[in-house]
Amino acid sequence: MSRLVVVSNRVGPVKDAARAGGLAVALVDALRARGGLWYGWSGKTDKRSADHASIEETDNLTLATVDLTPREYKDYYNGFANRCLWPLFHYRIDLTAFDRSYYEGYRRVNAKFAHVLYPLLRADDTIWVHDYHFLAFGDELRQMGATQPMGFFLHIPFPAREVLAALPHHDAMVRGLFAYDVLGFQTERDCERFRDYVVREAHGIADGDTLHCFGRSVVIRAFPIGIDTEGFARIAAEDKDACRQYDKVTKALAGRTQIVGVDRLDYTKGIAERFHAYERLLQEYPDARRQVSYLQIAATSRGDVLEYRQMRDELDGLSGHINGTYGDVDWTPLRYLNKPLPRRTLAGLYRASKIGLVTPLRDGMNLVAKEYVAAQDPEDPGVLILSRFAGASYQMPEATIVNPYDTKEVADALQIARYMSLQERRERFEALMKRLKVEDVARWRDDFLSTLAAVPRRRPISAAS
Ligand code: ADQ
Repeated sequence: MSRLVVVSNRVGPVKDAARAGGLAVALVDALRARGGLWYGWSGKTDKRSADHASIEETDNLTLATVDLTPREYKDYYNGFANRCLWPLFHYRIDLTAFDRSYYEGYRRVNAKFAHVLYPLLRADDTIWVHDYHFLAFGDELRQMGATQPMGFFLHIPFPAREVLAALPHHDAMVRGLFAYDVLGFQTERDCERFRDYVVREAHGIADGDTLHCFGRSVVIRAFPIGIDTEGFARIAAEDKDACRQYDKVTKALAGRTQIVGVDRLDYTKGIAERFHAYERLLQEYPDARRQVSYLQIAATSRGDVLEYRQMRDELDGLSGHINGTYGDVDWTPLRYLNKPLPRRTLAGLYRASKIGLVTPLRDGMNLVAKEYVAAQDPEDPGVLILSRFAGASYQMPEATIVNPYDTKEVADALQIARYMSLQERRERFEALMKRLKVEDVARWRDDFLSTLAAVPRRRPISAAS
């Protein structure tokens, strides 16, 4: 089997992959099995521009990382990736910074990453590139002469044609993607949107799942990412920390129904809309007061981007308002924490929560929805309320699917979930779990890599000309 090279903005963790979760474990397992190389940003900045990678060998896999200069960090990472592509691909044109210097910085960093990786490559490597930080990376590597099979997986949604067209360099971006052999998306919907752009905007030709455009061909397919379903279910049921957390929370709830939300603090996750929906539940269904307790865990992310700081202020205000209006000396309606929690703790919290509230405004997949279901007690499972705009909703139709913008609909769904019969909860849970066990993270990884392995090899440029 050829060596696997994974390229992603951040590498690892490797030694402690289990603590980071399913995706890290799935990649580390594949890398170890194939004596692999994991390549990306070190997470550090240095004023001197790096022209080579720092290499670290750990059992049967190699980590190669590159520092960014403060300017590269500003333009490529905070700028184009997080203030332009992230909001735009999540349909937030209003928050998108169309700054040309960000785009130029992004191209420069993609080229730099390609130049540093190229000498480390072997002729028979298989290269798997991840996410929106590296849309232009494959093109840069091909321009240097790389002929290895190269696939790309987009973890976030691919936007509708008209939305993408708002990006000044949309045509160059899509042309660059044709340097890859396989393009993987989270859902069929994302594939359709990509196909629509290529056919109607770039006048390419679709032939089954192969697209021909710009004199090149690429296979596009949906590979919905999963979790380590059985492993997570086991943690929730048996792990010491998870069980301790479950017992502690259940005792403190004293018979109240816990609603749980777990997110990165991000405007795409719909947390403010969720707070409004919860307030509406308390307003319109007085019997819910004192009987429910909503726990929202929102780990701060991208704190140096203005929009994220503003959102944090807004959520602080909203949670204070809800607790001030509805709370009592012995009841806090909303507990809102700005910190990441260990996976084992999360597993226990999910299991202790009779309602999982996962209502992003847009999300590539959303793994919290899957983790919530996997953590439930099969004898007495909770109810998942899931946004129709999460990629996960296509694989999880037995969840209660809602429109996250419609606070009345979400409030009603919460009220219905409170009273859902055990039989209905079990039926929904069993159908969801059955699919989650089959469509897990190992299957996602293996499907992607076998699709890439089946694509015919490119001939070296010299042989083709
Ligand atoms: P994210 O936007 O980060 O990822 P998501 O899939 O919801 O989103 O979560 C990824 C992981 O982070 C989950 O395992 C979750 O448990 C963990 N997590 C979230 N909040 C946490 C917290 N407060 N404390 C601890 N852990 C927390 C991107 C895309 C998603 C896509 C994933 C994977 O935006 O749509 O599902 O990649 O492809």
